Amino acid sequence: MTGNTRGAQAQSSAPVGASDAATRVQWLRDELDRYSYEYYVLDAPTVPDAEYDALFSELQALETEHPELLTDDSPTQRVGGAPLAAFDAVRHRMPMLSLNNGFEDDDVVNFDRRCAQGLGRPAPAAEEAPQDLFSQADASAGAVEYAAELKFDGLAMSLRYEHGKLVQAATRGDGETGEDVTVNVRTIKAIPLKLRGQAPEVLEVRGEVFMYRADFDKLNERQAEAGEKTFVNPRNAAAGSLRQLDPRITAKRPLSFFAYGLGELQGADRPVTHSVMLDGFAQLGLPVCTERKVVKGVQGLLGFYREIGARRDQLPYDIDGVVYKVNALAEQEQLGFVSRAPRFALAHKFPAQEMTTVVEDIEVQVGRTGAITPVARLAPVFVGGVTVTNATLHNEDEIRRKDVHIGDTVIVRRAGDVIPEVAAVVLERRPADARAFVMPTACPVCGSHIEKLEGEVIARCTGGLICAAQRKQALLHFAQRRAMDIEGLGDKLVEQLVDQGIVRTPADLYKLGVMKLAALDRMADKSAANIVTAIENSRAPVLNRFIFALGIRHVGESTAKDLAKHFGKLQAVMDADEAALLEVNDVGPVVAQSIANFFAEEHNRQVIEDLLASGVTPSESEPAARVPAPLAGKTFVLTGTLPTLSREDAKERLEAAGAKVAGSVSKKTDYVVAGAEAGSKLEKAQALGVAVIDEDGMLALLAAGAEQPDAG
Ligand code: 9MJ
Repeated sequence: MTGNTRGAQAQSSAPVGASDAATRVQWLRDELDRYSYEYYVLDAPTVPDAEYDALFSELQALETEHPELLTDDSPTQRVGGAPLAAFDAVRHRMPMLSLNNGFEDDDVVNFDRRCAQGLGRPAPAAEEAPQDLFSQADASAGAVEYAAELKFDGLAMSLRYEHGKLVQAATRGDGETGEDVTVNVRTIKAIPLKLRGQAPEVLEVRGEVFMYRADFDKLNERQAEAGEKTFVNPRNAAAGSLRQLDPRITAKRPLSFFAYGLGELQGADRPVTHSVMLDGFAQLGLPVCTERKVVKGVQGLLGFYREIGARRDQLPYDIDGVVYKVNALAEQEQLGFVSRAPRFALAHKFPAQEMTTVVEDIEVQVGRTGAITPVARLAPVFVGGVTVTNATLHNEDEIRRKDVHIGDTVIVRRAGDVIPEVAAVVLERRPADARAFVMPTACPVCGSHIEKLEGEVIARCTGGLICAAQRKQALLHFAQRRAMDIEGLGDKLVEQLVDQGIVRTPADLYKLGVMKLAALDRMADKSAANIVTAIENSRAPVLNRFIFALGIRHVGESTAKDLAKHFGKLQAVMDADEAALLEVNDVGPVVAQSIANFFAEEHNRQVIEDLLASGVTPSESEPAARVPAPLAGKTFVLTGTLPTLSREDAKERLEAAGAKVAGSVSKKTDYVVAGAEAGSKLEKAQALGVAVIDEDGMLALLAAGAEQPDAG
């Protein structure tokens, strides 16, 4: 983690010579609470973790030395205490509601109509219904105003704060009575033990405890390594973690929280709208999701649904839909409830990310480096918005751990933009003739021996480039856009070229003529000519792309860039020994050895020699030390559509100038480059006072070298 002066300033503003432990303890708690607020609510951390940890340790030490100073709401009091025998029942003072679901556009049209009618507004005209979704008609006066937000897939929770202190956390249960999980919830760092600012006498906040996908993946990895049961999805992981009777286990689970509703409130007026209420929650230090919008009428609702639907895979957490709520609380009251669900709200669901289907077979695939991946062939199933027929089983250990047999009914999960996977087996539905998978001992493509090295999880085909499967993957890797960028050289073509023995190594591509290509199946003269041109145009790659294209194990785009920058010339990379390689930024012993092994291999050197002989000339530059990096140390975030450059190009140019390009805006961002239709990142930059520039501004910086960003 990079250094940051903010914490140092904060520390130096500590009470001078704080001999008074009580003052110091209070100051430490305030600082730690503020850092948590910046991290969890603003999503803009200002201090490195190590600094937080140091302040935390100091507070712990002081509290041990002065136990009389210890309070329940101290940040040190999150670690779970002794296990419970059972959870107590909690009667909700205001019922915790559930939501009515909608699936089709029509359900939303009807919801909006019912709301409008219930509020005595003119009913939205029939012609505004789905066929005319984007007319502006109902953005006019009569349309109902809604707060649109995400529907998180976690566990609903009610948090009770009295005089700003968290006193109780309860699950939804049946809506009337839930379970007291206070000791567990206190371990969730995103949930403040103490509210910021002026807190009302009593505040009951409703929201969802959930897990970020990345945290879920890490948790499952840890569970698998420890030989413990893994979780099917983040929802189950969140629910399982909260229902632990031993809070010390919950404390180790990476749980998060978003607030979205209000229960009891005393000592303050109820807010006028749902959106103002959420803003108020954030001010009190409660995490509120920023993916929300106030919209009008059915078109506003469906617009939000489509916008979020398009980005669902890129969100860092699972959602199973969006939620629409009439924005004005007075109008919510006017509409009331039917049984346990409010008339003023609707959950508009997305296609399910999990479905069950049958494993018809398990086959193995051979990757570029010979890695053998078992793949389940599935009865087609519609999941996460696409029809899935294959799901990865990762490796043999994973098959054993999940106990997947051929013939089993399984839960297939496709969440985020990751490839579909078998999440779990439905054991009750295992047929009598289900068969266990047996790992082949020979490569199904080239017949070479399959080996699994001691301590490795992945089995590999030992065939190297004599294996057609590896050769095909290596060629596809070489030709891909981020490598040599040979447009048109896709799966089908590579398949034919390798199977017919026309191409063995990447160097053979440069000997292809139009005649030879045009003779292939489904290849028109024009396409053949285009491919030959694309191959021609790839003869002068920048060095880092060429290195990446070689497909060296452990050398991704980023390492390829580091190598190119460090050594400047291909020959220098090829000649470097492990010691020299270890001097490259981010290159450790495993990567260094992999690179050295690759270039030590005679047939790899031969391929490179052939490539150079056929006219491929990677760019050369001076080694890093002598190359000026005008934007070194500067962090950029790109957002919106730039007028001339693609995201990829802009990123590449910035990185070539030494800048770092990050995915989200924080206080550490130096510049946000905003194009057309820039969204929340731009807003965040403005809120944080980060300098915002356009493409011209960025090009000027690249030309001139970095200047100090505006203080904003
Ligand atoms: C979820 N699950 O994200 C509600 N929810 O409101 C949101 N759930 C809800 N709102 C009233 N965003 C009852 C449930």
